[in-house]
Amino acid sequence: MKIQEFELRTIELPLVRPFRTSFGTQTSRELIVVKVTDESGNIGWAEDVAMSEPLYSPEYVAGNLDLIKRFLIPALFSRSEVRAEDIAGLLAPYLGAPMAKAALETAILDAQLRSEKRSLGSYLGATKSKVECGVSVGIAPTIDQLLEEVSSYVDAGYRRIKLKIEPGWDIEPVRIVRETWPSIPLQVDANQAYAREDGDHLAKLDPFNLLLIEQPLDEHDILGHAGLARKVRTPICLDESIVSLRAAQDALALEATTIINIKPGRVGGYLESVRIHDLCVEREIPVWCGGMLETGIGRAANLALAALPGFTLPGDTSASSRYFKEDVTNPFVMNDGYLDVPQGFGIGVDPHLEFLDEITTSKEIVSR
Ligand code: SMG
Ligand code: MG
Repeated sequence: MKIQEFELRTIELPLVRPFRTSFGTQTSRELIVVKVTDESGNIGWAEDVAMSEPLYSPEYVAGNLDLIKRFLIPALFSRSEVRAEDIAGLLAPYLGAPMAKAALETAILDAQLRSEKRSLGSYLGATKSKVECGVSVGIAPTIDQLLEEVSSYVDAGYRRIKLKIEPGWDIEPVRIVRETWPSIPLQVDANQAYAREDGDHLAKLDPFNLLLIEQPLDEHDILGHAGLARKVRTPICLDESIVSLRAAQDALALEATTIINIKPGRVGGYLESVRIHDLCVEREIPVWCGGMLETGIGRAANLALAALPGFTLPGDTSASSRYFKEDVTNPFVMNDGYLDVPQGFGIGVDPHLEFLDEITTSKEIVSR
């Protein structure tokens, strides 16, 4: 397609409750929404999942906005025509920034698929029409508040609970949640909060029959995770460390992970996500779709990905109501613990423009 223009906006949407992790507390979700228009008038939407501050990964909203305008869009405009399949290669000379690149690739893919009258799910290879939902529960101020929050999610029908942990908030909260719900699928996410020496401590989680421990150590410490995997019985699942297909190959070769969390933004897009999925299917490694507090725009695309056959564990693909009072698209509503995979063309959803305008804090158009 021949790209006419990009609209870049920053939006900010309050969360229904603060979300605390080992790296900080989010009370609202600020992110960049990308809209691409081609010269035939086809439109594509995507969101850049980078957060306001570089705490989960090195990317952040203001930095990505600059990078996208200064380098990435000019690289795309240097070609008269582009297809989504070319974007990663075209942007590769600019290092890093997988979330910014994923947003551009996804917006272009959305426009391309809408023009071809094809859904993202069918393009990626989805085999399911609905996906099982898990929910990620932040570090709570007290155990009582944690139980209250988990209880509301269990009642709502979530099929898997993930507890955020950090040193000082780990064995006890997990023990109590496990005692309260003896058979609910349960897992934990440390967001890199532990050290190599913490193996004996983390092994104390073994009796609680957890599905996995997500990213206990520094994202660069693949060998450390391999060592930990020999010390704890609970499977290790890497999130932050898996930044590409190659990183996934390395982590598997070093036996640092036996389950992989795939987040399209973290790996540079949905096409790389499918390659990681395919590797994991071949190696019989279970995968699940991570979440980045997406709005309905990113959620729609994540559901299409999570509908691929290798996604055998429930993902952090929760209903809109878990995040926002009002979403930017029609809300994703959970039914019996499942969300439907959008079937429309492209990502299959359209943002509500009036509401999007209301929550927009900056907007600019970059034309060819
Ligand atoms: O989208 O439901 C969601 C959030 C899931 O816990 C979640 N994401 O490390 O997996 C993770 C975190 C990263 C974002 S935390 C603000
Ligand atoms: Mg994680």
